[in-house]
Amino acid sequence: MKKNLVSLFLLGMMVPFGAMAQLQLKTEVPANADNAPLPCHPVPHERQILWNETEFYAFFHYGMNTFTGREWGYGDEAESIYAPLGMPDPEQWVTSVKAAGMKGGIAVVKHHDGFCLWPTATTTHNITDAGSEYGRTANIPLLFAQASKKHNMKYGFYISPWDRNSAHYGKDTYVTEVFLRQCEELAAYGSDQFEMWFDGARGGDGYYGGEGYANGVGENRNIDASIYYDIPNLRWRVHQTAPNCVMWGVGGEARWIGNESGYAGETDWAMTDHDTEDNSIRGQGDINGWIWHPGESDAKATSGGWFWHQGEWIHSAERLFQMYLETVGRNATLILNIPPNQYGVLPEHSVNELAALGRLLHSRLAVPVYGLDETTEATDYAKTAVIDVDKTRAGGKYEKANLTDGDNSTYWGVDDFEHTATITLTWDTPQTIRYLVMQEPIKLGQRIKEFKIEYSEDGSTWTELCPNMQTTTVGYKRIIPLNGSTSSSYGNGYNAKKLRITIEDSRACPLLSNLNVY
Ligand code: FUL
Repeated sequence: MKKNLVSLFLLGMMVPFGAMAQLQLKTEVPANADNAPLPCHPVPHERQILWNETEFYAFFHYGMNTFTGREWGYGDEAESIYAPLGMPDPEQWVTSVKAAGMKGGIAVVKHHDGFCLWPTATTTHNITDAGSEYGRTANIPLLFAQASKKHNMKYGFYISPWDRNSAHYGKDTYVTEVFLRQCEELAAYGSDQFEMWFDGARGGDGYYGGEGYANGVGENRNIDASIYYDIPNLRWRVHQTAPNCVMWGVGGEARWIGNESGYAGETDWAMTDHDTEDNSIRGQGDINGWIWHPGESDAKATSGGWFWHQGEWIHSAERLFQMYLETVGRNATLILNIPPNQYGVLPEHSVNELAALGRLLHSRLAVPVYGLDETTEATDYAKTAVIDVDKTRAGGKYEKANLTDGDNSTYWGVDDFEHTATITLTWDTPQTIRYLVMQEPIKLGQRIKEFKIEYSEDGSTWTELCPNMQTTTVGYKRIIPLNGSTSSSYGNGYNAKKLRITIEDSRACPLLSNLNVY
């Protein structure tokens, strides 16, 4: 009897515990009525997704060097040397690059020489004592932010962490009293900034306020860039004001692509382990990387330097188009430098070539370009094709229609544990096609790692396209010139009755948010 009572008591205890455990389970594992796929980590921060969507934007190197002819000012230049010959016109910069299909820009407002293009409270080495009235009046970050907002363009600033003018450089006071405060001043020029740009900046030879300076030779001040700039606090402080501002380079939220010539690896993962010194990792990312660290390619649109120099010329629109294919088309972003001249404007030949680039992007890849309408826009043949997929994820939300609905938040996908899939596009009559564009919904991580493209002219015989290219990663965006060449990419195209994309391997079930064929 006693035994029975004990058993009854234990049973009574177990029931509520059992019920509790079940309740707990229910709250811990949220219902997944939509059968949404799990993210494949690492995944981007929301601000990195917004940044990636900017895709193609300008770099404007302008400042003291524009007037000395140098690329790296020493820091000993008198403020009066900065003497624009006309009123600097950032609105002209912004509208010119908008006509090239760009979605924003970054203005250099302090280069390594330390001269600030705004009336900063942190140093007297700024425009207040510039050598012309235009120079004293034009607050570049203010005008640039205003112009960008007016023309619906994204904007941000380049501020060199290395400062060859500041006597504080190399000491703690530089970081706390100069650099962080300058970044905060700049953040205050617009809470909607999309990127702040910091180069490698390890220090070196410089004027440093005249300490140890004799006969034009200064001191060497080197720092450990990985700890000196107090990046964790810098990031936090800038994000208080500008929450969507990605901190590039030493800021750790986007990585250098490893060259300044305008190309990324054909294989390009948006992940790395950390900021690496290895250029092949910079160019291709790392499939096993555990930090979301997407690539940005900084390239010069002109021959020669980053700053304006007499006689340097912008490359042809075709060459710039190639850079676009090799960066934006390979899961990186492209920040293309066009330097304003001593009048504070982009030279006319640059403006003309940028407009020609805009026309190429619009007519070949349907890039939206201000001022150009659908009459000159490339036709997206994915929209007129009958699309067949061999698999569709259960749940009713991952249908093939999401591939062509123009909405990047919807996607097609396959079931968990499936790593392959085939998408076939068929046209009533053959179409002349040249480019394939694919996008993954990166908020769920970068997944696809191998694919193959084939076409058929008669609908039954298949030929593989661009077998010479690494058809590996997709990521935020992949643009494949179907003839396998980025340099002579337009060509005659392929007369296709069918186009077949076979995803051959993926880190997790493959998903695609967008598909275009031009
Ligand atoms: C580099 C700088 O040293 C160059 O002068 C230029 O500004 C380039 C974009 O970044 O690190």
